[in-house]
Amino acid sequence: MREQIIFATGNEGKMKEIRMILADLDAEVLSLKDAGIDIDIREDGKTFEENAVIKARAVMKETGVLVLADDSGLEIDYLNGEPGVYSARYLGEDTSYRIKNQNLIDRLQGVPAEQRTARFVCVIAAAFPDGRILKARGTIEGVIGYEERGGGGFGYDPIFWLPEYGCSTAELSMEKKNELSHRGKALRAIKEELKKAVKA
Ligand code: ITT
Repeated sequence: MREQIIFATGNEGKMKEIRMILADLDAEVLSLKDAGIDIDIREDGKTFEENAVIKARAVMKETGVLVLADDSGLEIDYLNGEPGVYSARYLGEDTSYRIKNQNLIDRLQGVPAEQRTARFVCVIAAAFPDGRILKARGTIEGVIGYEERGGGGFGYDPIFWLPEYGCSTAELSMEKKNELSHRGKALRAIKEELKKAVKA
C-alpha cells in the first residue's frame, strides 16, 4: 500500500492546487476531510511559519503520520502588510470574498499603481512522526487591481494582478498558477525532502 500523507487543510481551493503539485509524489495525499479528522486548531501564531507548524504538528500528534500544512496570505504594502496572517479571518471567516475583495479595492481607492504592490506568501511545514519539522516559503509579487477579474483560483485571486502577464491570478489556468505561485514554489521546495522521507 502507498504511504499516506495528510495535508492539514480545510480549504478546498488550496487542496486542489496541492494535489496537482504533489501528484508525482509516490504517496497518497489526504485532506483532513479525506482522513476523517475534525479538530479545532487555534492558529494563534504571529507569523506564517508559526501557524504552519502549529497546524502540521497538531494533526501529526493526532494521527502519528507525516503531516503537511500550508499557512498563507496576502500582504498589501500600502496597508502595512494587511491582511497578512489574518487573510482567512479578514472581515470574518464566513464573509464572502466578493465583500473582502471589494473592501480591499475600496481601501486602495485613489492609490496610484506604483503604490499598490502586494504579494502572496505561503509557508509549508512538514511534521514528521519522529518530531522533525521542515519548512519552506514561497512568494509571488503583484499589485492590487481596480476590480475583480477572473473566475479561477480562490480567495483574493480576482484582485491579485500580475502586470507582466496582464491578468489576475484568477485568470490563470491552475497549471500556470501553480508554476508561478507562492504555493507552487513552497511545495516544490519541500518536495525533494518528502520524496526521501516517503522512500518514493
Ligand atoms: P487552512 O488553515 O485550513 O489551510 P485557511 O483558508 O484558513 O485554511 P490560512 O489560515 O492559511 O488558510 O489562510 C490563507 C488565506 O489567504 C486564504 O483563506 C485566502 O484568503 C488567502 N490566500 C492564500 N493563498 C491564496 C491564493 O493562492 N489565492 C488567493 N487567496 C489566497
